[in-house]
Amino acid sequence: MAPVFSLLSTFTLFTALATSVVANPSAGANHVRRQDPSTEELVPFLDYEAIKQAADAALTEDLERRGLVEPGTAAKKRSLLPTCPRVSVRKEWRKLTKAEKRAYIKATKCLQSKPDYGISPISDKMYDAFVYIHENNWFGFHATASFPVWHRWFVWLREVTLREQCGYSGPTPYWNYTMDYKDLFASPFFTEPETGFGTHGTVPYEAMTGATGYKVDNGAFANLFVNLPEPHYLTRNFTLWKDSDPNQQYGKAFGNWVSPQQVQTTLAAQTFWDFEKVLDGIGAPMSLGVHNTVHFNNNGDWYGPGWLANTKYFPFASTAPNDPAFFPHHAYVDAVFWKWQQAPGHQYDYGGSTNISDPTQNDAKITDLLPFSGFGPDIPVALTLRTEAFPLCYTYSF
Ligand SMILES: [Cu+2]
Repeated sequence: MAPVFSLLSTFTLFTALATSVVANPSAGANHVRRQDPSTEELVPFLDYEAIKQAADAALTEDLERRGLVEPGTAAKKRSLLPTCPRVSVRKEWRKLTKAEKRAYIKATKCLQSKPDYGISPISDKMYDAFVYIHENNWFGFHATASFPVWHRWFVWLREVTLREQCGYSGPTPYWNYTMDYKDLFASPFFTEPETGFGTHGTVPYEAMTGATGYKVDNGAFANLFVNLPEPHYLTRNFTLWKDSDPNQQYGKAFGNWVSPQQVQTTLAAQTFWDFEKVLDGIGAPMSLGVHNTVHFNNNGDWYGPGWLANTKYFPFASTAPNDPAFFPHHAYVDAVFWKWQQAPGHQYDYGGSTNISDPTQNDAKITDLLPFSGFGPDIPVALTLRTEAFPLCYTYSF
């Protein structure tokens, strides 16, 4: 069987399993929290109370927009909240100075030596906590309405953690891969000496039964050791799509799905749900779109559950955040979401399906709670919709 067909069948299998998982949600509960939830440790650098109050204010703003409470009610609640100490500006990776890139890389590695305050039952490292909260309830916030908003909060949690635990004070980087769409793997994001994220390396590496790739043995994260779903070296596989493509377009096969034109198509969506569907490849051939294509092209850990397709961990584990490149990638996905929100009427638009196996289900609400497995409180969607407000306090420069 040609590799392209085995990849296609992975997608088909994945979709089928997604359907069965939704039918039996408890099947996903393969992790047990290390602690009694009633005595959960709090993450000390997050102000749980202020976040809950900000959530209440955001929900009140929604009621006010719909004329269901007195004008000024939300402003009164907002006035009791902390304000943003500053609104930080996220920048494209190439615009960071060499010193900022070095500091970002150092802080990222530093997370491997910091405690996770009981979040993950698997390890006590903050680095791994991000992988754990991403794989826990994976089906709840991928290819559903929750996708852009859950990942927005997730990238922000990482930003705060880099700052508070590891002293990173520079800009949060995003990787604008539309600049590299003609040949993603030639991007300086990967290849830049010393501060590039590295290529897929030269050493074939079978990390766990059935999941093969190449150990990342160059760049800033050479020989990075990660722990979920079991300990292994960080793995990528840039050649998988090349082998799958009859034209052998190494690094180029799916470029048009992450081109500036594809971003324009995504931004042209009229409603939030249409935006999410195009962004996340819902209904597109092989689920390609501005988000998924980058995961698929890079493969290995980056590929998430797809990489684990032939192992016992499929489909419940998504190891994608093992790869430090996950975060600049998702910061760019969030930047596209942010841009879409700037158009008239879009800022607070939200809706669509919460069910990965039924995109026609129209049940997503601004009051839906996003699950973060104890990494701060679970928050309503409403709190994520404006990045310049407390507690997110960031914006983008392009
Ligand atoms: Cu994800």
